[in-house]
Amino acid sequence: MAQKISLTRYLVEQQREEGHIPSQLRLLLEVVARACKSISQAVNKGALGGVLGSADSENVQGEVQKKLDIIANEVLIEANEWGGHLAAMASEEMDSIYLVPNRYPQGEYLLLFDPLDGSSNIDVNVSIGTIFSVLKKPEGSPGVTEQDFLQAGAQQVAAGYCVYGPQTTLVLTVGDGVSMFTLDREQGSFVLTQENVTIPADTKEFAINMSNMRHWDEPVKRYIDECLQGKEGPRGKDFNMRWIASMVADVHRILTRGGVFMYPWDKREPNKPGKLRLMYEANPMSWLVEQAGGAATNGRQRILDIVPGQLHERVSVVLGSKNEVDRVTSYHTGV
Ligand code: AHM
Ligand code: MG
Repeated sequence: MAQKISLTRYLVEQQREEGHIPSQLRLLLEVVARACKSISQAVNKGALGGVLGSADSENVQGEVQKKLDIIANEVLIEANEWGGHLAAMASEEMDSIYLVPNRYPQGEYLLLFDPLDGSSNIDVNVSIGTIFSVLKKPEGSPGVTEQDFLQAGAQQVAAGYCVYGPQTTLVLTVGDGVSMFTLDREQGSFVLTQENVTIPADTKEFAINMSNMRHWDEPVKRYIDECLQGKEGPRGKDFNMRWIASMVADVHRILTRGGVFMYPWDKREPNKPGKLRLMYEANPMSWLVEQAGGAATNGRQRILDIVPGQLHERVSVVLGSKNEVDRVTSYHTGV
């Protein structure tokens, strides 16, 4: 039987042979993976662990927090603050950045995360996940400020997510393609189960919250309308629709078998660029998708090129199979 490759060995080899990651980044990713294992345990226990339901608090975006949102946030902070690899962290669930306390050594990386994405699915036992992104602290500044985090997604040095579904799977890029690791619960370790993940350029599957259709912009309406016309319409083929309402699970499906995912701007909140968060959700997912041969735009521009103006900035998202993303983008830009 072929030898199993653990995440630890994969990362050591990435450092040693490929030269893709410095040792500090390798150790940081190990810690993130360890935190994901802990979150996976809590998610698994569900009602038995008393972790379901809301927490009577709101996050900075005014959303009611679930108990597991808070638990996952604490697990990630506690696991990462003492290792010496990080300068600071930022989370969808915290108002402002979290500085590594003075009692611990300071590292050169910045970690951003959505601790538990798809929270509306927690109580109904549908897949949810943790999304993370790693940036390097700009050189020269002694302390860390929010400004240090405001880098375009193209500056990420690592990105990934862990999906808590029928299996717990960690999906990672350090800029050398996308690899998937499945949690082996008996061994307690992540095992490499797929390398060189590739998204087919064409697809017959789209993911969008159709209940918002009447609020969309014309180009998005046109794209979906053409898909819905199926074989008889301009696309000349039938499309299937999937919407899990967990970005992690929807993106995981797209990395596994292709498709296009959209969370577009809509008219209900004209001044908000979109629902999803640029730095915790769109950037890491966009880099993974691009590393797998797909594309990601906000309808007009490559997501990874957007320089954030604020930590909790939102963005419109179109990502997945390249030819579909190009089509949606051309409907917006007219080119
Ligand atoms: P969350 O970070 O509060 O969980 O919100 C993000 C989630 C995404 O995972 C998902 O794509 C989207 O919100 C679902 O939105 P909707 O409830 O409109 O279907
Ligand atoms: Mg989220």
